[in-house]
Formats: sequence, C-alpha cells, structure tokens
Amino acid sequence: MFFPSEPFRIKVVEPIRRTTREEREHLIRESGNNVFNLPAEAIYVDLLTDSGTSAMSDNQWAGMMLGDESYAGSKNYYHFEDTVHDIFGFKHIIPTHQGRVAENLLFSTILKEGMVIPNNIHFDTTRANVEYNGGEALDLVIDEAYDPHLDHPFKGNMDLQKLQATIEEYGVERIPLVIMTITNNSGGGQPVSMENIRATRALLNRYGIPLFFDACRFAENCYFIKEREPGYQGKSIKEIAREMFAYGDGCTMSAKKDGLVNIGGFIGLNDDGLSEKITTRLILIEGFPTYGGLAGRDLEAIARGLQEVLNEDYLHFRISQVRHLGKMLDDEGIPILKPVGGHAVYLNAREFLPHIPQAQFPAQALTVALYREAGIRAVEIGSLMFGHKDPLTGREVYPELELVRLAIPRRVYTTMHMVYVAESIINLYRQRNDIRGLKLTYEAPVLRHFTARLETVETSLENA
Ligand code: P71
Repeated sequence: MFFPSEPFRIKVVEPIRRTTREEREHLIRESGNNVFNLPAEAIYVDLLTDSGTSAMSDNQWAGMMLGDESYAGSKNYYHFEDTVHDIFGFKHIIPTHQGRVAENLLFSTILKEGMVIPNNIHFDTTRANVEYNGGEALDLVIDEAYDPHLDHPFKGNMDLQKLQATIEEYGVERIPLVIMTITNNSGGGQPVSMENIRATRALLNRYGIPLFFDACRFAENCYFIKEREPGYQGKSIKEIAREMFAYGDGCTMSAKKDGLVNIGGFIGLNDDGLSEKITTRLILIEGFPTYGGLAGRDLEAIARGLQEVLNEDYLHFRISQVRHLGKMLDDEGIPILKPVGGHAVYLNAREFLPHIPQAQFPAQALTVALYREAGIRAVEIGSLMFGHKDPLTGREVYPELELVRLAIPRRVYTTMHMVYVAESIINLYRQRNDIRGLKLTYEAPVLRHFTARLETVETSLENA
C-alpha cells in the first residue's frame, strides 16, 4: 500500500533524543512501571495522546501574534465565533479552556439526581462529569464495537434498539439529552455514519429529547463518511460537517484534537435559556464569555486550526498515516483492533501476551516493554484503567478488551517515525514470551492508572 506523502514541509524542528536501554531501564523502574510518571524528554516517539500535541501551522503561529488580549470583545473572539458558527451552525458559542470544562459546565447545569445520559461510548472525562453531577452514564454503541476482529465501516454507531429501550425504561423526563461521540474514542476511534446520526435524531424527535455531539474528532469522522458512506463522495468535508451538526442541538468540543491547537475548547448550543445558565456559570469558573479561560491568541489559533482541519489533503494524509501504521503491523501478524480508527492504532494485548492473565495487567506490561525496548510511549486501556472491585462481591471485574493505544499526534511525526514504531513493535512481538506480568504496589481510589505504581511478577503463576 502506498499512501500520500506529507502535505506540508517542516519549518521549525524540535530535537528528540534516543536514550540508551540502560537509561530507559532505570527510568521505567523509577516510574513504578507507569509511563505517566516518565519525563517526556526521555521519550523518543510519544504516542500517549493525540490531544493537545498537534503541530500548529505557520498560519496559526502568525495568528498568535495577532492576539488581541482585551478582557472583553477581543477581535479574535469574533473570528473564533464566526468560524465555529460557520462550521457547526449552533446559535451560541461558549469558549472554554478544554473539553472537560465544556462537559462540566453542561452537566452541572442540566443534571439532576437520577438522570441518565446515553452515549455511543462515554469518554472517561465525560463519564466522570456525568457521574460527579449525579447522573448515570450509559454506553449504547452497537455490539459490533466490542469485537476487535470484526471489520465494520461505522463501528461507532449508536444501537437504536438499545436507545429506544433505554428511553422506554427510564422515561423522557430522566434523559435531558443524548450524546454521540465522533469519532468514538473509547471504542477505537471509530466513526459514526450520517445515516445513524439521522436515525438517532428521528428517534429522539419522537420523544423531544435533544441530541448533542462530543465533537473532538469531528473532521476525522466526516472524512470517514466521505470515504465510506454512499452519497457523500462528492461533498466537501465542510458540507458533511454542516449536515451532521444540523441534526444536533449542541456540542461539547475539545479543540485539542481536531482544532489543531495545544489548548482550547467550547460548547455550541441553540437553546437560549440553557446558554444563559451556562454563561453565568462560565463567568464564575472560567472567565468572561468572550475568552472563557483562553488568551485572545489561543482563540485565533483555534479559528485558523478549524479551517485547516477541513482541508482534504490534510485529512487524507492524516487518516492514511494512522492506517499505514496499522497495516505495517497487521501484515506481520501483530494483533490490532480492526478496522484502524481515525487517531490511533490499538494493540490487542490479550492476543499479544496470551501468557499473562488479566490480573497481571497484560496491556500495561506491553506498554512498559515498548518504552523499555524502544523509547516509545503508548497508553494502557485495559485492566489498569478500567478494572475495579465489584462493590457487592468484592471480586475484581475486568474490562472486555486489553488494549494499548498508539495515538498519533497531528502533523508531528513523519512516515519514518511510523516505520520505526512498527519495526519496534514487530521486534517486541518476536520476544513476547520474555515479557512478564505486573502487580500493583500503589493505587489511588479513583482514576488509578494515572498514579499507580507496579512491579514485575517474578513467576507467571504468582497472583494468577
Ligand atoms: C485522549 C484525551 C485526552 C486525555 C484525557 C484524559 C486522560 C488522558 C488523556 C480527551 C477527550 C476525548 C473525548 C472523546 C472529551 C475529552 C476531554 N481525550 N471527549 O484521548 O477524547 O477533552 O482533554 O480537552 O478535556 O487522549 P480535554
């Protein structure tokens, strides 16, 4: 397979350093076998996240110098508002400093005890903000999403039967809105089809329930629609985005992904009353409505980034680069989640390391080995992140999938970096029998993966 070469050239470079194996062994031991505790300078290729890690363009940097840092009414705010309005179409645009604040403002305003929020799959911060505000977060994605081998063009789709059954079970008054996460991050960066969005809207119309988007990776989702859904090949990404958002009543957005910036976010919505309530809360915790926790220059960078992300040469390269990494691995028989999503390749750690039981965190063991062997940082999405004790039985409950996510920052790494990543993983696969399981030595009561410390299990039977 050949994929398009980079549709940009490099004007500024940031040196990265290849550490020695000895150095990495020392650092990973010091980190308690947790890559969140590593100094980023000791990482060669950092695939921890695609969030806030994009390279900005010369056009965005030029815009940064045009930052108008007036407290109220900055010209950059108007540019940002016009741009978001033009693409997303929502009546009110409320800036925030990142996505989770948009979520927090929305849910703290609309949720009451006993309410539920359906989603295809809630991202961690969305789930946490729903639960923190007294709601219940329900994942209603189609069943196909949970089969890592199944090739389906729109694995992020909402299961409409599950959604209807949920509405019937809980009742309209307990569902203030429904969310669709595009692309569906927790399900592998998989897209949602326009047909599914349209059908979800039609179903919700029957009950009068609003539809919101978790829109972080909206442009990547639009690209998949253009590529895979009949009737969209002749449309521009912007036309597809406009149609998509026209089915919604609002969105939360982390601009750290498809905004192509290092910080920023917003809420878009049509409801005047809700907008007023959220704005009041915004002033209390983020800032005045024309900056919302951001500098004027940040708003300018978002406005320009949102226009650049709609560029098809950019998207073609972006999606192809991620897919190419997936293909290099798949061709060598490395178990990955299929099809490859928009922003990341996910290694299937249960198949990569079948000798390590889930109780010994195979995905974390693989993440640690990848750093130790090659200086590459990925992130565990498995039993360390999601495993927990059942409050009733006291027994450990494990997630269905043990994944290692290789999230690709936008416009940052070249094809040769991807070749390095693929070769390193292929090499590691050959030595997979030497990789041993891990056990926890420290865990925090919530979100334990960020601060956990672990040590190697000496024999594979211990703790099994
Ligand atoms: C990702 C992130 C960033 C992240 C967040 C928490 C732990 C580790 C890494 C952030 C998302 C997201 C979706 C679908 C909302 C947010 C929050 N993703 N929705 O995937 O993917 O946005 O980070 O700007 O607050 O690495 P925020």
